[in-house]
Amino acid sequence: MKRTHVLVCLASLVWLSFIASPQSKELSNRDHQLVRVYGADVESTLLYKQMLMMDIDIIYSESGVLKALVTKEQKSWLTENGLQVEQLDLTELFDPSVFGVAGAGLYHTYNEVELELHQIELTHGSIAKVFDIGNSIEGREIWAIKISDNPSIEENGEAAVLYMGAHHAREWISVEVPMNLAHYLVNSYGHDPRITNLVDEREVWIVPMVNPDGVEYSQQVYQMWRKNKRDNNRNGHFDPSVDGVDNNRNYGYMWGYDNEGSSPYTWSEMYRGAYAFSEPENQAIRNLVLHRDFVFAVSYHSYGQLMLYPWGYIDADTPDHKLYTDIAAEMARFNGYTFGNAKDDVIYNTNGDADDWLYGERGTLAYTFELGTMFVPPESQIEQIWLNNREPALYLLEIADDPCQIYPAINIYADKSDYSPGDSMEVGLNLTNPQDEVEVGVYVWVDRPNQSKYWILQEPQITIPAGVEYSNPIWRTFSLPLLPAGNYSWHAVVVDPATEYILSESLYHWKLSEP
Ligand code: 0X9
Ligand code: CA
Ligand code: ZN
Repeated sequence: MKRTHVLVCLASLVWLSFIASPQSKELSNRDHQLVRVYGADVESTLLYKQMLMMDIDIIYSESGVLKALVTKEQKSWLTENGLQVEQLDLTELFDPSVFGVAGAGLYHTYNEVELELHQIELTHGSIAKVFDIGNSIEGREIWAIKISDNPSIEENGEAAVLYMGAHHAREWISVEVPMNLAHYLVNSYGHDPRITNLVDEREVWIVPMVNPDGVEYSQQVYQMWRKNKRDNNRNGHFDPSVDGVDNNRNYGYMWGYDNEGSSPYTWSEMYRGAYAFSEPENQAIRNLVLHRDFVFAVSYHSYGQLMLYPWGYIDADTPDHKLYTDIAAEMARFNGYTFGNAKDDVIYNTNGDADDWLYGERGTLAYTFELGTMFVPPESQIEQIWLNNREPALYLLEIADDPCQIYPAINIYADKSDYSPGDSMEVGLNLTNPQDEVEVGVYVWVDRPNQSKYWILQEPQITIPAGVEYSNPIWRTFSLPLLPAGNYSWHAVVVDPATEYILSESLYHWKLSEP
């Protein structure tokens, strides 16, 4: 999955004048063709950059083959530059049978989202409440549903998780997973003890359609539309060749960092908007997010079968990279998706996207899921895509009270907290490992006031079998070394052997009295 746009050259301005011709109002899928592009150098930096400069909508790139949405003019340009261009059918990306159909078939229209969320609230009022979190450019309410016990109250003890769909208009499947999640949670409540517990103990926020105007436009007029409906040139009518802001480039963390991860040009598919948070859809999410502490967020997109995470704006890992990656690996057990960030080359760079802002501004562990293998898969695939992604969504809810619980946990404790010289001490150390067999470092020491650590155990590399719980103390009795009176503590940590990243830490304070 790969799609990028940077528009900087004059050549593109030339052919833009055609798209902007009077007929462009009627721009429809017929004007773009899906092609596969081959050629020895197709991924060479120069050619690739030139394609971006031509505003060629590259939607996929892997080992010397590109898939792109192109106009006739762009297609000839590719051929003229010595590339082989194979015509593909647009139905590889969009199931045509639901396009232009009233109700969009099994896909949700904006009205259906609105209606269903309110029905859920009506039938499950004790655990579901609908919120209007703001209005789109065209004035549609952006709906959120909160699912939790006591949904009218913010229960601070309950970890909050956010699920969002349809930042991008044409990615219809991205609405279906969050809608299914909402239905699944309320319908399982009171029947499935696991879900009952999750709903009671967490605050689940679902915004199934962040960009309702765009989705409506994609469902009725222009199926491959991506952006929102901003009238960029303020001429009073919407023109898809120059209007619209990419809602996934308008967030305020490192917004507009460079012109590759987003575009300053209004006509680009990745136009970032006039300023950070210029778009009401992004303002609505900002307002929701700034008033809560989301532990996790998932922004659903399509397509590519990927799970992505920050940073997007540069090729670098976040300080939480290990945690991000290990949680993604757990989720991949359920959906089989590839995971990583821009540095891993799993995805191109993006600036102003939801993940970077959620993480950079709020510390939320934010993932982007690229669902399925098409923007609008055949209706028959909706159920399976939901089922593949149900467990990953629930897994995040499950660990949201403490994401580090995925790691082996260490706990150290003693029989008393007050000792006299010559006493012996009963010390317990227990280790639990909820996951697969893992290699860790285990260190235990005593912290002494104004002195160096008093080492008890230094094991840089031990293997803990899967699911193990060492509940019996590793030492039962320990004779106090000769120490001056004062305050001490046991300190135990489990670390990742490669990075020394602390996976779990435990402290036990105790005191040694004067003789
Ligand atoms: O480009 C995007 O906004 C997303 N892909 S899509 O094809 N659905 O448009 C990817 C966003 C990636 N985010 C990060 N790299 N953080
Ligand atoms: Ca306009
Ligand atoms: Zn998208």
